Amino acid sequence: MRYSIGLSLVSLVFVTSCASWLGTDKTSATLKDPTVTSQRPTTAFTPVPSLLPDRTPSARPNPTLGPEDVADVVKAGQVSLEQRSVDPICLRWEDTDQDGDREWVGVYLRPGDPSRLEGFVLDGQVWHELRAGEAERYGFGEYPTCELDVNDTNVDGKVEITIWGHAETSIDLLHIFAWGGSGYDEIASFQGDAGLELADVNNDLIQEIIVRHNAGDGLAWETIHKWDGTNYVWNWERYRWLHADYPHAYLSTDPTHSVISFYLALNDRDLHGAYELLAPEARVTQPYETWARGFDTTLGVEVGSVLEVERTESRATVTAQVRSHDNIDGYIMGQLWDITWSVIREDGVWLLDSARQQELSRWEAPYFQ
Ligand SMILES: [Ca+2]
Ligand SMILES: [Ca+2]
Ligand SMILES: [Ca+2]
Repeated sequence: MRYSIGLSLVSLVFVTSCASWLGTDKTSATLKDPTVTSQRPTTAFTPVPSLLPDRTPSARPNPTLGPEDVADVVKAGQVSLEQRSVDPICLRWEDTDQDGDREWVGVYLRPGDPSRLEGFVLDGQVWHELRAGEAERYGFGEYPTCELDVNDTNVDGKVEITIWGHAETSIDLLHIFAWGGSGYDEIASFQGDAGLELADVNNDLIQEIIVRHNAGDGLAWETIHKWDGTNYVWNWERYRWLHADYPHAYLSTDPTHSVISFYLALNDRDLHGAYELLAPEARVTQPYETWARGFDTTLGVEVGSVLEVERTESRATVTAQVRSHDNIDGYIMGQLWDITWSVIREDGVWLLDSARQQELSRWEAPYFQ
């Protein structure tokens, strides 16, 4: 049974090792978040009638201002914009520095070849530029778009200004600014050639930033960046399908592709598809029904850090990190594993033969999505 654990690596060890653990204090020090160290290195009114809609509705009306006051504020803001020859694509009136008074915050397209999306905050008569770093090729983006948010994105008690943009055909850009005491500091910027997303990946009710890269062959490689209290830091990476359309073609012409495909199939609950990626000897030793029962409690599986460490004509070794979530008696349990797969080549395709695994961490998740 040299591969019995590896072939159903998520569940078999999990069930046996969790059974006793679940009877112990769940608040013990063994509960920890799976931080991965990677080897590789994020008054509601419309002053201008032609403004495009914001991503989110404007904030609540300011009760301290009457209509005449608002009109004065709008007029003063428009004068300032005209003086600077800035024609905003959209404007919001928000308290971006948390001093109790609202500022104008907006984005506009600076003409040029190519044109560049830029942002600003107009605080009374004080003009604050919001710009990307000089080294950033696309700045905030090349196209006139209004995807501007003002909220506490990282749940640290401070308001951020988030500006989304686009470049070329599929590049998404995200820039995040926060008031630094004397100006607005860029606290993070991200670029993904296959998309960007804010989502709560680790189920802690705080959104992470997911940067999607086109990994070729229908695969997306995603890096996930988590706020650590000071910065957005690399937390996890994983492979996903680049497109959501089914059925997916499992890749097996390369050892790493076979390993990635195996876990993508498990995550899709295509157990038959995953089983077909096992080498014939492995399938003989573990009939499908026996093998599949090992995943009865599995809710989701992610694979990242996939690396081919050696290869001969007929055999290769692939290392990876796997993150799994299982439902154990109503508790959502997460686990992080180091996995080493032996992959063999048969009839021109690479199939998973045996695996060694080491559990790196385990935690209880409040929920799973
Ligand atoms: Ca303010
Ligand atoms: Ca914040
Ligand atoms: Ca989160």
